[in-house]
Amino acid sequence: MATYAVGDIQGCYDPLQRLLKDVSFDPARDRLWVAGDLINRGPQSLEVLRYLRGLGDALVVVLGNHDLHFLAVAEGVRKPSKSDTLEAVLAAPDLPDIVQWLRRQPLLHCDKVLGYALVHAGIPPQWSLKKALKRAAEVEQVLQSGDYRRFLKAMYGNEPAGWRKGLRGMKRLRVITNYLTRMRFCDPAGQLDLTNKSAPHAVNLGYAPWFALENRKTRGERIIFGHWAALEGQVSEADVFALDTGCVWGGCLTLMRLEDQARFQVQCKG
Ligand SMILES: [Mn+2]
Repeated sequence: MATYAVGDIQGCYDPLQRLLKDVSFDPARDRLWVAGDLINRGPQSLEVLRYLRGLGDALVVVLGNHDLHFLAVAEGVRKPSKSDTLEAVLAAPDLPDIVQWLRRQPLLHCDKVLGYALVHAGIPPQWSLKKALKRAAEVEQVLQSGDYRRFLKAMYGNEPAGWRKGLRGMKRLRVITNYLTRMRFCDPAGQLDLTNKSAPHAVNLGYAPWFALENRKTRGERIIFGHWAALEGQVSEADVFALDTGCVWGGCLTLMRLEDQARFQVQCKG
């Protein structure tokens, strides 16, 4: 038995299948962790969703910003953007089942036995893993509640830029969601710079990649994340694993075996 973690699939179904075949992935024996952004921008989002759903207990997923955006579009609270490629999923007869399934997925997963955490974007410096799990659970709870549509409508936006004590309601949930699903650069106090999507050397004054902050409370924890294709899978920290290698942009799809940190890649078409 092995556990494999894969970066942002974004509807790249064929590369995913090639990669799983390369490692002889067997859902009866192995586990697959997916670092969020299962869908969108790429060509085969529906196939990816149906395949992953079918893995049942062999699958661990955390939600990414594209997955949440899809839920907002599917619920009619947000119009698709021009670069979205969600038409086939939105027209699928099993759309209601797909939506119900996605709504039950977490924003942060932690496996104490394996000793890894999985998140789409990252964990802000001021939160321990325990605190981050508690905050993630607040969003997970609302996603499964009757307030679900109200949240999907309210989650968009870059403000407030960071956590502060006493944040309530949708602003609180928006900051949690932005940290876990959209963050790249952050300052030591946990203020986000969500406008900068470039590589870490192009950092704005006062900010750093979230994982590089000296005061980060999750130092020493092993964290797997996706979301940041400009990193090309490289980070400065030994315990942090960047798996988004820009498959949908003509890069690679990357799989890491958790037991020995071996990496496997397939090239994707540009
Ligand atoms: Mn993302």
